[in-house]
Amino acid sequence: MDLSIVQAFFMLGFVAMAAGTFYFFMERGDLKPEHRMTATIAGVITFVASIMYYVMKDTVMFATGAATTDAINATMPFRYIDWLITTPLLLVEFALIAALAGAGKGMLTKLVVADIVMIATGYLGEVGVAGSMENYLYFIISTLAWLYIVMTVWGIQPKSGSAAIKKALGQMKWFVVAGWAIYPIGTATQEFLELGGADTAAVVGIAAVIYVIADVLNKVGYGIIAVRAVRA
Ligand code: RET
Repeated sequence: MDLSIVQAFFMLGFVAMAAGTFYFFMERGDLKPEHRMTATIAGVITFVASIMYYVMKDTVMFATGAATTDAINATMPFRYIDWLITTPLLLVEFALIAALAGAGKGMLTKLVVADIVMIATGYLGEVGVAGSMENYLYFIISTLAWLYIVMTVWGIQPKSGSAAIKKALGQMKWFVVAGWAIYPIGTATQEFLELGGADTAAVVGIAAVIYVIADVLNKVGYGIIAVRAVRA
């Protein structure tokens, strides 16, 4: 795989996140005061991601001027810094919309704790010795925390609120369940293919591109749904 495409995707990630930030803060002023926090959270999420993508787009071409497998792997800590901050905020955004639908009271703290466990153990598994016992243990804990989030979010049912809020809640559930699943499935597939002796450059490159697309959908697309729903 020509890895220069990966550089282009990181640049795209930066521009999409920056554009999303601009959009959310512009929209914010048009919302009723009690709904502005939805746009603020969405904007903070994409702002953090835009900074991380700005760094990552340079990291991928570190040293040689062209993206290499090592350089793409070097973006990993930035990804996790991004996730550590933005995934709890995505859940806050979910809870704000759920609250408008009269649902999910008291779930946010548990979701955020599970989320931090998921990201922290995911990172430990990622930086540890490949194929070691501890690594599998970390990934198992991370996956259990993720399954807890998926099951909790999927179980949320709207009780009140406008049709627009109910629709948005249903769509946001799909983002958290299916959109977030891209990451563990991607990580597991990558591991599997590399252990099976696949071309590392191709696997790492394709995974990086998939993560950029997933990040943009899960942050910008998801934020647009939430902001449009409170606007309606
Ligand atoms: C890891 C490690 C393997 C096990 C699991 C993981 C889950 C990652 C998730 C990431 C979500 C990221 C989002 C980014 C938004 O832009 C860490 C890959 C379960 C769910 C939503």
